[in-house]
Amino acid sequence: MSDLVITSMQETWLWIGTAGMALGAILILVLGRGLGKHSHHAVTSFFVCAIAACFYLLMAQGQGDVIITAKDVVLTPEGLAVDVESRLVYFARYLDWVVTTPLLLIGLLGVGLAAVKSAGEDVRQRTGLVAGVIGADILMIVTGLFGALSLDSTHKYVWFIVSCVFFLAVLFVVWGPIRTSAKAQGGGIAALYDKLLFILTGLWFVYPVLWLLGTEGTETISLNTEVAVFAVIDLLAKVGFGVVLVTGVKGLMSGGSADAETGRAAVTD
Ligand code: RET
Repeated sequence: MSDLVITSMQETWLWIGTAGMALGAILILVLGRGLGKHSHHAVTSFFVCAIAACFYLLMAQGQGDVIITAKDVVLTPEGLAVDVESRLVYFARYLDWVVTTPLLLIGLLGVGLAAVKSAGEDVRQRTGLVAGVIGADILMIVTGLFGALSLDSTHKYVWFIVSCVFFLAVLFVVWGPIRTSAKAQGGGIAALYDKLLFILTGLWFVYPVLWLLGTEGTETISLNTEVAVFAVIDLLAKVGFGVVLVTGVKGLMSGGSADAETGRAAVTD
């Protein structure tokens, strides 16, 4: 029952999330100056943090949650009784993720996909990869929300499994064809792509585990702990990832290895 109210500890973590995301957005703007034709990396990373700051503000003000309730009439030795089950769900997380995770993937794909079309490559193949990874990602989040809104445990775990299947599809694309494309661009870009890919994969795996341990899943950890851990992981997955991306691209530009991207482009630009 205690998990039905937003505690002051949750509120504190939600305000930390709001401030952290807002500061992260500003930091990325500052770090992103001088990126030139690579400024799209700062744009995606800025909006990831700015959007998250708005959703954290929504949750911190108590507007981003809903209490779901299911009533069942059960027969007991004393007669008919009403069995009521309720849970507090921060639905705003899923609205945040459904927008920000595609933007994070666009940031990663912006490094992995070559700036210039290679000989014989059809641009529609690339569009197919981008659409595929974003489509799977959106379904991962939406089906995760369906699971979070399910009180019946069969429904809940069916949605959890469906969401995991789409998660694996996302990982398949970023570890498969996109990584191959990054490798083909050589040293600096391949290394930056791998660094971002390892960070993204490591952090993204925490989400389904936390969901399973938290109030949406097995209720092994309290809502207080869940809100705190989500705030820290969200900050790392958004601000941390954005900073590594923007500074990494800048490093490649000044080190000259970004020429694999810009240099090849420079020939044709
Ligand atoms: C859910 C539901 C349970 C199954 C899976 C999930 C995956 C969520 C992920 C979320 C990533 C969010 C990020 C936010 C940025 O701050 C929806 C928890 C697989 C991977 C990166």
